[in-house]
Amino acid sequence: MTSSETEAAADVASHGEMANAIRFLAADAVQAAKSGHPGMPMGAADMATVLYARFLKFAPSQPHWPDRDRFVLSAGHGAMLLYSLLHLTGYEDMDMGQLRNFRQLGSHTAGHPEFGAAAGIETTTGPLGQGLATAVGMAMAERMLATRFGDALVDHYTYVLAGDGCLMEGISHEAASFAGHLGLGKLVVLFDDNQISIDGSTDLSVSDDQCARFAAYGWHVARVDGHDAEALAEAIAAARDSDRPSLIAARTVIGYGAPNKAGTSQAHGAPLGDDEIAAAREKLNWPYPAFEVPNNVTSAWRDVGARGGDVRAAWLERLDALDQNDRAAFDRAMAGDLPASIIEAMADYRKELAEEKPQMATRASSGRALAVINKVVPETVGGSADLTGSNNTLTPDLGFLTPADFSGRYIHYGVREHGMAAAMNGMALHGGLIPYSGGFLIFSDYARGAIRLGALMGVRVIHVLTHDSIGLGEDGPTHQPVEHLAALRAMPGLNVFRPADAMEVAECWELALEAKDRPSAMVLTRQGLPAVRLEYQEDNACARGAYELIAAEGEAAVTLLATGSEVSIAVAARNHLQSADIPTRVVSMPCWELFEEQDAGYRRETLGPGTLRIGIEAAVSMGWDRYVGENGGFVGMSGFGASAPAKDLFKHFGITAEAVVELAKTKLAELQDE
Ligand SMILES: Cc1ncc(C[n+]2csc(CCOP(=O)(O)OP(=O)(O)O)c2C)c(N)n1
Repeated sequence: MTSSETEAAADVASHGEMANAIRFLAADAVQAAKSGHPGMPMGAADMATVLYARFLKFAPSQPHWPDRDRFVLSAGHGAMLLYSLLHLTGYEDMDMGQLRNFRQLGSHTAGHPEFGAAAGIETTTGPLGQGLATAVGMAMAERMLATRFGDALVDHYTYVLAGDGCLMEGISHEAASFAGHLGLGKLVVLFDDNQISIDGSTDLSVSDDQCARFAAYGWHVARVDGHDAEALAEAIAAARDSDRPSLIAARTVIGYGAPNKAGTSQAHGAPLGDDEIAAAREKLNWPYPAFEVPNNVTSAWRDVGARGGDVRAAWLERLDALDQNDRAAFDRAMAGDLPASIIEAMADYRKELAEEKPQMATRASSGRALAVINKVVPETVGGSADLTGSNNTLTPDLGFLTPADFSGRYIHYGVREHGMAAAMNGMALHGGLIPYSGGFLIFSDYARGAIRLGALMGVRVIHVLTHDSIGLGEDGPTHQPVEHLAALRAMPGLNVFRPADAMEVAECWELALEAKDRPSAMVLTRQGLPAVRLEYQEDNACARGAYELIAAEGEAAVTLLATGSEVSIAVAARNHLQSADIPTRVVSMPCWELFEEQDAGYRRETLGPGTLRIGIEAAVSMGWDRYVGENGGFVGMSGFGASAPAKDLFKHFGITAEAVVELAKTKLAELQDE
């Protein structure tokens, strides 16, 4: 070696220096914010460095490149690990100012990595385990799209960094079990096996042999020293070669480098303190001030960030070589646009319904709408949590996704509502697919964590939730939702649809598909319902969330507001009231969220100013107060249901046209007396 070569070599940053840059950016940012989690980034810095520097396919200047590898930080409290990596590898919107402003209002560096706040964050992962489960959906999407478009365009890995907490959470079981079943060989989980959580050592609460557990799911597993870069690299290389999903249990020391706090829960979730950080600087030989990274380390990290450029250029060449149709299909799928043919297909279907006026359960008419949609939208991916026949989510053309064949578009998720909802989030985040899947409305509670993250992230997933009230009958109160509509409506960012008949179902499906940046819940009946929308109309009546279904004859005295199965009850009640010379109108309210987006004038007119308003819904009244007003009434549930045939239950709980008529008359008399 010449002397100038020796000098240059000395200047090349070592693995240890690159990892230390992460460690100190994390420790200093947490210290500056006076809150956060330094321990995990310091412990996992070696793993992250090996992964990014030697394996990850990515291009910071092209963060949305479809064929990039996905890196999901499931242990999202260690956000500074990700922010440091994004900064060091050169993501534009993660400058040093962002790191200095960790956890401050308006910064890109929220307490947990929030999706959309900065490029390079693949998913929000604050609730432990959620990232792992979401990543399973991403890995599924990769295989499905590779099958559709070919390995030349879609061929990437999904990496996850998960901690003890992620693996303790129940959702990790659903997700890992399903990934094992499907044989998702390009899913690689790095387990930050530091044996510490908040309360102290993990042996306070868990004795699982995680490797044996994952091996039992059918995963490839390996144990390594999480601070040995070469061992980590070998393990990751072997994981990539495996045709099974991989768990690499990397034994690490939380807060690595902090002389007094490393290896203890004190390093987990609080600033280390100035003295401890100074001592760590000594120990790890990092003499640089806070938020300063020496040039050789910065340039080594920038080289890592630049590495993907050529790979992406080669990918672009392959993309450009596609024939026009394939190219258009790929671009459209990735942009999340619907094919133009959907408009005519749905219009034809709605015309058919207007002719036919079918009496059917909304779960069944949802199945019919899906048959139309799935035929013209190749991106839809259906499924059910073991309730396919009940949810009506399967349509003839889909084919089944199996471990051996990812061309199928119907997924048997098994009895895994939470894992299913998270996997759908992952598919939607990955891009190129529009996932929907079925379960019972009552079990939306089981999936709520993932439904909420979908709403927070603004992803297009559609939850088909059937058996939506006491109308499901004999299965009884354990299966009869009463508070679930209110609970779902309470969630910001989720459109909750409760259509009244086949026509409304068709319209609500159109709206759910068109809502590119929000999830939808399609709340559907088990029991048959009469048609209430009898004419074809070109525009989508449900698009405004609520609309006058039937006007009053004469000046309206009463407005009946209802959703889903109770709209036909409202119609019957209205006919009784009209015959008794009480002019009454009916308003169907299939989607409160869309109604709230209308202008004040429309809302006011629709609700019927000056009329007595009665809400009708076979659920608790929570939320209805704002529509029926102080003098209004409500016909619905006030407690749990019961086990009996549906017809008997509606009578028993007083959700009938007669009860509505009686309430209207009583209320009108009261108002006259006032
Ligand atoms: C579902 C959920 N429950 C609780 C928390 C709060 N929490 C954040 S980190 C943590 C401990 C996690 O321990 P581990 O995964 O071992 O992380 P480490 O201590 O290694 O940083 C807990 C309970 C959470 N973020 N998500």
